[in-house]
Amino acid sequence: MQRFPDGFLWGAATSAHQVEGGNTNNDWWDFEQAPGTTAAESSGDGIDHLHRYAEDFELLAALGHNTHRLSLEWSRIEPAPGRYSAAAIAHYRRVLTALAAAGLTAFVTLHHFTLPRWLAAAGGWLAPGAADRFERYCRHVTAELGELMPFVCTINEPQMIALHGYLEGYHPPGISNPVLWQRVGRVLLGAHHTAVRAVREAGGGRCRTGLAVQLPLLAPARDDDASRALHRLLQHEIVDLYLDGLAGPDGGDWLGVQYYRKQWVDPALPGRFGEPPPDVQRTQMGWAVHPDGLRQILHHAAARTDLPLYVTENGIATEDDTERVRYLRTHLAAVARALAEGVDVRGYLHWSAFDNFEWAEGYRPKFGLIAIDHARDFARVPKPSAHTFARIAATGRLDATP
Ligand code: GCO
Repeated sequence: MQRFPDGFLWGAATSAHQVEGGNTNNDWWDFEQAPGTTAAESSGDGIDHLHRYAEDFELLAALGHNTHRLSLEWSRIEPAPGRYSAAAIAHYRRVLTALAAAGLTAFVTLHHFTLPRWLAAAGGWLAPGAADRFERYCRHVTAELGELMPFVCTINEPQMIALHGYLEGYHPPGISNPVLWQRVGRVLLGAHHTAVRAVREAGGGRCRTGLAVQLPLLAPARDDDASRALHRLLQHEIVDLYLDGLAGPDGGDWLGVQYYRKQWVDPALPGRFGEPPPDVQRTQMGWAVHPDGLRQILHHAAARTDLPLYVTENGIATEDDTERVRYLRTHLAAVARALAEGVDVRGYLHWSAFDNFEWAEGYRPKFGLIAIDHARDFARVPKPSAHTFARIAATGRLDATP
């Protein structure tokens, strides 16, 4: 087994709304409280990362991480249109300073699913001028915090915002409309380009910007015309539109690849995606485990963009941590193979550092390397998988682990 290259980035990812707690001024909070939505429960206190960030970063560093991905909460920074909170900026300056002090390289996402309540009320990403609002927020954050943000991710998973929010109605704003689905994806891609320019200008060359896209391995459920046609449509709308949209100077400096699973496209089903075949392993989310998909998707991303790649999310929801250890090892082996085959992959950030708030599914799915004991004052309890990850990160070798 080949060694991962020196300088490879090792870490894990979170997002603000999933861990901070008390994010009451965004669209997700409202969605969680509203009757009749898909949300299982409220995000509530999160895992109280808002107050425990410094000890969290020290723990991650002690567990071998050299990098950490987190997001800033737009609704804290801009609680009302054009009104920026100095206290929120000061908070995130302390957060990012603590991150650097722990020896971790920061990957900072500017928009990870949550919108300020005022922007959602105005129409969210389809509000007139939404991309301009986002640009001003990006510019402000970068001017204030740029020296602490070596890697800036503009938007997390624009395709999933569009798919879950505007076609499946499974995330806010809970819409199911194929026209709006396709429109909002293009708005988000445009917002990424605008944000790249804003961060470059305000950051003065200190921040390397990128987009994080979720790239499922899609396959037609059957070998017939209807399945192939729907597969082509979804492959374009979920994957290729975004990869091809990164050509040109405003595409960014790197691409974040997020991979979880293989999905079978089935035109006979209202939900468009079929159940995995019976012999395929499934996670707590019902997702099909398919490690070689990560290798394939890294090749696909490399073939369609010229950008260096970072795996910015990859992980499994399971109560059985031995499954997580296996998932980690098999998916890292897929990354190692892609590297050996010449793909320029520069880091791997596992989803997630901690068990956390999994959006509409609430706290039930366990994605973390570290458990949270909510009954014991949010105590952090590293799982065996956290130690497996630590050994791989420390040695750069998969075979160094028992
Ligand atoms: C996403 C988000 C994460 C999720 C993770 C597991 O991919 O939906 O980036 O916030 O929690 O992917 O679903």
